Amino acid sequence: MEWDQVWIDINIASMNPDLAADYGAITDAAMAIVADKIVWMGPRDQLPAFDVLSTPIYRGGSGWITPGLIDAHTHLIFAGNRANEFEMRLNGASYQDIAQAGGGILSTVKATRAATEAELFELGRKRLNALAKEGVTTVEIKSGYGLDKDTELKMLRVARELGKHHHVDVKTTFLGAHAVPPEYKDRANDYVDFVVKEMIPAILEENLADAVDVFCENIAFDLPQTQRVLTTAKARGLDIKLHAEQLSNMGGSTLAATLGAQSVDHIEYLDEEGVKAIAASGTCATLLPGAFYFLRETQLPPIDLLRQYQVPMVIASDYNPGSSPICSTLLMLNMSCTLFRLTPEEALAGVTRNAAKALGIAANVGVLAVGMQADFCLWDIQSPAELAYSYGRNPLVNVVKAGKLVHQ
Ligand code: DI6
Ligand code: FE
Repeated sequence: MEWDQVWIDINIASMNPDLAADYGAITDAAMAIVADKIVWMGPRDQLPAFDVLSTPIYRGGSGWITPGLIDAHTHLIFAGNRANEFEMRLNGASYQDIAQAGGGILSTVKATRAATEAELFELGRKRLNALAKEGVTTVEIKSGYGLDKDTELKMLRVARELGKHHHVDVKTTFLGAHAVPPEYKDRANDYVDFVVKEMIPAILEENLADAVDVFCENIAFDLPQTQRVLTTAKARGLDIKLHAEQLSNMGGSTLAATLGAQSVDHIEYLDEEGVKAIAASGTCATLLPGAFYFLRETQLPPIDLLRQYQVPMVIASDYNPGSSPICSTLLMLNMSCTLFRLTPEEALAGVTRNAAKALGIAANVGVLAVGMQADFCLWDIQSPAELAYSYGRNPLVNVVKAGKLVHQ
């Protein structure tokens, strides 16, 4: 056998549902890589003979290998922060006071408009590094803090550039319909018009987005407005997803399912009818425990119904300065178990196999199997449940991205 690298002294949580064991586990395993692909994996005692003198051999110290983590929902490009609002609220200010002081999402819009591409790149790079240090190898990044053509394009360009200059793969999502900008106050329909007729064509021209998202909510865009943006995106060949049912049940998830969305995200207020709709369309349910925690939400997403209808559950950080200022995918594993009562195996599937599905990249990444891209993490843990169980002692040892050792 001619291999580029062989891993031994490992256990593998493959997350491959075709393997019967929990986590698709293979204990006392071995794995062989050629170029960027896994070419052999299985029990070590079945490892075929290979040239031990010319092949680099990596020993995993009996740790666990998982697929590289995928954070399928972030807003990690923004300028400024909202610590002052956090502090104001804890000192008794209301949201209204804060809004009147120019706060909320529009304060981030102001800061992001004022930032240069280079400044946004540097801010984004640091945040991406923080995620990568916890084993993230693929991330989705949304625009949505520009709300004008130049700044939305600027954010997406920065996201694309980050993907080119970092080992973490970046999928980009245009979220121009995140909030109604001040220039269009009380004219949401006119803004949607602008998104559909001016922004989406400009984004397509530069190939800046892989998908389009909308914040469908009573404080943002209603159902007909959401439908306009998503159908336009779909017709132009872009993938679609939706911030839906975060604060109320608007029926956004059913609409998104009908249009073939990859995922509906947040969904605390999703009901059984909505769960049936997304199950029928193969749409993933993205759960965002960081926002649930930070907003001190009490309405739980319908986890039992999602299980009952076998909807793939995704876990993501939603990292953003307003509702989830928590730049950690590993902490989301813990929170999805403690707050949403997911099992550690469901949580891990949510940042691997199901996250890959939600980004349309499941043919390549998200599970470890022969023929898949060699994106994986080696962790100093004794069982895969430890990734969700404990937080703060980062157990990451190595990361291999597309066959290359990028972290040790
Ligand atoms: N839902 C959220 O929780 C964030 N965006 C969204 O659509 C909030 C974004 C922010 O407050 O900056
Ligand atoms: Fe979000």
